[in-house]
Amino acid sequence: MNVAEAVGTALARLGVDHVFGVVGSGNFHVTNALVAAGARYVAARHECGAATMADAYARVSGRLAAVSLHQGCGLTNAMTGIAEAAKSRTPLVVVAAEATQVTSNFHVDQPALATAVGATSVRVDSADGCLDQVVAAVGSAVLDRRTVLVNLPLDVQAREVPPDVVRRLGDLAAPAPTAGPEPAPADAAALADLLAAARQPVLLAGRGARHARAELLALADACGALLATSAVARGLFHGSPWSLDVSGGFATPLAAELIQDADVVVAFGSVLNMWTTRHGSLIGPEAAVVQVDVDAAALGRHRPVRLGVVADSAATAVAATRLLGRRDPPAPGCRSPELAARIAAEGRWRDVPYDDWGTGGDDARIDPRTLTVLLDDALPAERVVAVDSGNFMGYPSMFLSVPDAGGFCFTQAFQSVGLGLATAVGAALARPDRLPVAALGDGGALMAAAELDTVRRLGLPMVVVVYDDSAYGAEVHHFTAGEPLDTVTFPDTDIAAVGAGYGFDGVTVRGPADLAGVRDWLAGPRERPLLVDAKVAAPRGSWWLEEAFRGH
Ligand SMILES: Cc1ncc(C[n+]2csc(CCOP(=O)(O)OP(=O)(O)O)c2C)c(N)n1
Repeated sequence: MNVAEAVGTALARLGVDHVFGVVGSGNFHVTNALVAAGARYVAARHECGAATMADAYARVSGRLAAVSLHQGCGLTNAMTGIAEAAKSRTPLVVVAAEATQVTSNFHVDQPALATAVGATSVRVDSADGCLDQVVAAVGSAVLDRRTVLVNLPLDVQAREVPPDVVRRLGDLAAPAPTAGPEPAPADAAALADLLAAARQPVLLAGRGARHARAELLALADACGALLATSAVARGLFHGSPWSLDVSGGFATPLAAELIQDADVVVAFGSVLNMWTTRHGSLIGPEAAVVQVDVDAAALGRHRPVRLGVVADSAATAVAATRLLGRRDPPAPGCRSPELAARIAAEGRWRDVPYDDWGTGGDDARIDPRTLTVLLDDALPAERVVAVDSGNFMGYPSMFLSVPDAGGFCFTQAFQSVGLGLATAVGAALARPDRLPVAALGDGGALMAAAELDTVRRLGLPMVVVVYDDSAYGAEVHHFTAGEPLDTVTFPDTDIAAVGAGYGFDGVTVRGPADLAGVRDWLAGPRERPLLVDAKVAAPRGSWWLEEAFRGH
């Protein structure tokens, strides 16, 4: 057995059950070893797609995933997806062959590439030590929630491993993530005191609290709180009558009003960045802000906090709930029948009235909100939604309901256009029981179109919806001062025909009646994926985009 085979076998034994990649000479053997040891290999058509599929698969399944890359150019192609994963603290192993000789055409400084985007890097440099190095890399990925690049130099890959390394392969097991730290008793008491006295408490959950739904619902019940999430944790409180959905640029007018009026805001696993707080404006000037995070460095990163708790969100919620349960009288909170009625009537974007932008004639265009409401009605509730970046992104993010936090995958930490389709592939593989929905702009769709082949080849029953304004709409609406827009506008592309070329069924939507084509496809047998080329009206930028531009 050589090093490449030992590393591939070890990764599978350490818990990698899916590996995504593009295979070339340098990563051929390690990938085959992963497969031989039981991992499923998913061939992407571009390395950036592979990295993002792995990232999304890991996020939605909660399992460890790997990316397999050719030396040099395979890695550079994957860098945008790796940056997204690293910024999101996705536990991910990126296995890349490495040409260490500077005279090789494939040589680049691979460790520097990794660290430049916030990933960590290790090099497997010997046959004797290869196993320990891989075990350490996987440990860092799982236990420290890091994206780890494992460099496999070509000459080292070919070396024979000693018999004791082969023997030890059989003993490997996946590392079990440790339970997060308990809160200090004084911190739990201070949190309970604040919540007990609160007139209108809001519990705001971010990525770091996606595991804590039940505990946070119980805490909210104990203190009469309202619930909200950051965009990445969307769906976490689905079904609660006290859920305000997303806080931030995507917030409904009612959610914004109620969060702004809160006197206590407790952020669980959320850093309260400019997106989640609308540049701070959603937090009232008098509000007491509490932040709960396993990472001490996250506390106060974006705004000062009254109380910072270094602890696991679920453990903190349990501790505070227990203390609140002993209070007499119980915490009052804000849960009146009138408020419940308002949330039921105004709590969703689709309940907020709007003037329909739809147009008729030869170049008829559908309002993106109307389109999305009709899709929301037509698509089965059991869905997993992935959204690309662009002006359009608020429509699917907010008008499509999702069944839980696992029903929404938001790869936007790097704000890159072009990751949405691959995100949907990874999410679809993680949740084969749900209908995968990829919501893309025409720019993001055409940037990543090669992965339409992957969707079709894998037989995924995916609905790809393209909000097609024949433009980089986000840029069009950014530059409104009369500058030339030729650099950001395009002639119309028949994206349904592009999809057909890849083996999709296609529907072009110009008005509400065209949704019949989507309903027909949903009725079955769904043998091919569906591409919906929705020619959308975009006379002005979306509501959340104006807010976003303030951050540039
Ligand atoms: C990789 C990358 N390139 C460029 C940008 C800048 N950018 C942000 S939004 C956008 C336009 C996206 O167009 P489209 O996908 O059609 O969505 P729309 O804005 O039209 O709704 C661009 C080019 C980016 N964020 N990421």
